[in-house]
Amino acid sequence: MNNLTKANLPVPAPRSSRPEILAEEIIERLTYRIGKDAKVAKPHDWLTATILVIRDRVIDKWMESTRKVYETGAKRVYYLSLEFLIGRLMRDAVSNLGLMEEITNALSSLGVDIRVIAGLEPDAALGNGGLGRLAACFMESMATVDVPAYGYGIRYVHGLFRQQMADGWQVELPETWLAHGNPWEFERQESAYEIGFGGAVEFVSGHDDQPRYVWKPAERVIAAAFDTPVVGWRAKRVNTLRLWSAQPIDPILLDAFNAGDHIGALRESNKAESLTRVLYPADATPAGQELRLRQEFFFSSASLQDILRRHLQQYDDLTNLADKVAIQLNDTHPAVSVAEMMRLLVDVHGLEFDAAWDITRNTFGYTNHTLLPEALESWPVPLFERLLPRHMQIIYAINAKILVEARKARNFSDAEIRSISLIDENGDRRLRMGNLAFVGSHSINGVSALHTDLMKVTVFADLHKLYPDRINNKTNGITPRRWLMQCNPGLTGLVREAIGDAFLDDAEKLKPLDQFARDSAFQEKFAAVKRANKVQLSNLVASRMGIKLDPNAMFDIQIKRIHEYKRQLLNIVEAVALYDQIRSHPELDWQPRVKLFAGKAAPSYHNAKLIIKLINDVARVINHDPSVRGLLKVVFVPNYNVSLAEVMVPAADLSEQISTAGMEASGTGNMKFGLNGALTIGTLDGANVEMRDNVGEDNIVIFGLKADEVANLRSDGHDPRAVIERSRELAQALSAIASGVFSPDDRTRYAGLIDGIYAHDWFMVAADFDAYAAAQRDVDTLWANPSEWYAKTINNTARMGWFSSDRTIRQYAKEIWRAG
Ligand code: HBZ
Repeated sequence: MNNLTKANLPVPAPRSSRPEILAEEIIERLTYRIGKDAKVAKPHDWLTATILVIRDRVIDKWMESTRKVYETGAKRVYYLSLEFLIGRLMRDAVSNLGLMEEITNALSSLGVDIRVIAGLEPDAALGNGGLGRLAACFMESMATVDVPAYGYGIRYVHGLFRQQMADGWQVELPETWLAHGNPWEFERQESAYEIGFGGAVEFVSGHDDQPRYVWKPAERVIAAAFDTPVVGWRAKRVNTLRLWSAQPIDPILLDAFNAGDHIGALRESNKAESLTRVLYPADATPAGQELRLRQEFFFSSASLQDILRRHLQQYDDLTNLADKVAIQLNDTHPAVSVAEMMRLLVDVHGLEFDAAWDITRNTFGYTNHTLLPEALESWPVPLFERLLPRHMQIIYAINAKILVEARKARNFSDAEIRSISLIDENGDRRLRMGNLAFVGSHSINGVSALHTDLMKVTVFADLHKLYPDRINNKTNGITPRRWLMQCNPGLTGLVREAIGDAFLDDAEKLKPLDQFARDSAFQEKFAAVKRANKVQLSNLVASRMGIKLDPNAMFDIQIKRIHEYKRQLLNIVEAVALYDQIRSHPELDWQPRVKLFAGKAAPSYHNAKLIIKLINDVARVINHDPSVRGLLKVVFVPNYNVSLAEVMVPAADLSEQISTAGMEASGTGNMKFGLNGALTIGTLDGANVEMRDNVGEDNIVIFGLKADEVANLRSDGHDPRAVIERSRELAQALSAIASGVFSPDDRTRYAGLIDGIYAHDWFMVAADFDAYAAAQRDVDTLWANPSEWYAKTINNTARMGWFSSDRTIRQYAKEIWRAG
């Protein structure tokens, strides 16, 4: 063998995409990687072998992408997120590689149905809801628009809990996505970092006049990297999702074990591993546990150490960090990164504090996803100080700098100073992570135009006064690959037939479809695709729940986390009112409807869980009442996840986006439904506002109070009781629910829930009820006129292209990251 230097090492030839070769390779993987004879292989073995073959095709592109960034010195973007709600990866990868037909044929030549094995892939549910799903869409779009990017997060052993129904109540079961291994990922033992907790800070005199400190943590764990390649559309680029797993420094204390303490010998090891064992199932309710803060620091520190190592290896200089690196904080969960970056730059790499601060601020951007006060993260100062003593010192130093600037340069009042301080001094002292993320970033963005405007006058009003150029808007988006092409092949095919393929590469090129909105032949085909998707969902509901749905009825769908501000309660109260109406006016021309719900409630969120039970209780009564004559059905589909959304979204006629105005930062489900040809009924909240602007006000049904009206009503006094007394329909529906008509086994079950509406109606269920019910009757009228209905829904598909996450990512890249 001749001598191989690094420079002339052979590079493998790119892998073939011929079905015969693919089939051969699948058998090869089955035999040599899984150790199974094809004759006895189980469907799961076929899935793993197929993924391994697909993964090879991804690797070729992956290495090319990585090499290119080293060669060109391009800026790298790092997206730090405690959540990535990716769902299944196989169909995404195959479709983005353009190998769908080839893989399907290869498998079928082996007697394997791709749909069967694809359905076995577990959903990677490393997230709660919109925020995590946005991170997943962004990963795909960053690869698609050729931004060199890494996602950093946690490799939870247990993702979001599995939801089961027990007598209509939500029950949480552990989720085990890794049970059959994860063929997509690569473990990188060489990329491991030590992460410290607790201990003390020691003063060491520096060579210059700047005092130097070192942190001596009391505990340490190892963060080990697991990489998953993320393929962009047409495989232009492949980026990396790097998830950290916690491992003990000493897997076992042998001395203790040999001395007979078998459990004690593993205690430290268990403690380390428990750090990344479960995802916190909190959405909008802050998880106050110490473990959550440990998770946040763990993944922030590992990511920053990794970023600095990579940068130093290439440039051997940290002063150019902000030119070569952009770090985006997905909400405040990674906000401790601001302090950790300062510690690494100052204590470990010896930079001066002020220089380090400039670099930090120029490197970070922060995305805010909520205005809900209860969801704004803050940590008790004593807890933070005990776990991260050096970071606490650094935060005090940053705070002093900011407050002096505000007081001296800007003449801020005491009240303004109190509100921008990193420490909340009202009651127990708490560290405000939103303020830390804000002052440590050069860009702070909201996720819809309305949300960004509200940020400037609510949570960050005073910080905005101090730094008026920092807040900007980046309206959310969704990837049209997963949320149109993959989940709705019928519609994709129909659109291609009508307007050609340009929209596959640029979703805004869906526009020409507008010209078919009133074309009756096209309308018929559009309706047929929708019906086929409804049949598919009906089959799923029949097989999972034993409930039969009529695909000719209007499918009215609300799927999202269960939360009072999202107002599933308004929807179900309206269903009860409609039920009354159908029974008392059987002579009227009611339009048959199926109201479908799905979503998970945070396990500790009492009212959210009660709302799930109420939906199920109402469903049981309505679905079994013969006097309804099939005109109304209510179904709660259990265990909502990305894969279920991929079936429900394309099957929707009506999309419910009915949050209390001012409370939903953006919403992204709203965009998925619109793109797939559903009509939206919604409030002027979040991105619904921009959807109305894009699709036109005739193509969306808007109702209810606006954000400023909600705010005024709350501050000037809202009298829900008077409102309820004026609305017969509402009063009757509420009294039926409160008096136990739907809960004969426990007549007081819903008394408290309904009392809340009478007493304060914080979420404006009563205030918006009449407008909502009237809007629903307008929807019925439209439904009764199919040519009007389909004209509007075709317009929706045609005009939703702007909500592609490719557009969003291009804006981030240009205006925040200056990359790509
Ligand atoms: O982020 C959501 C917003 O509610 C939604 O309006 C927006 O479209 C979406 C993407 O920008 N926020 C979340 O999903 N938030 C969480 O899931 C969450 C998770 C853990 C927390 C707090 C919030 O501690």
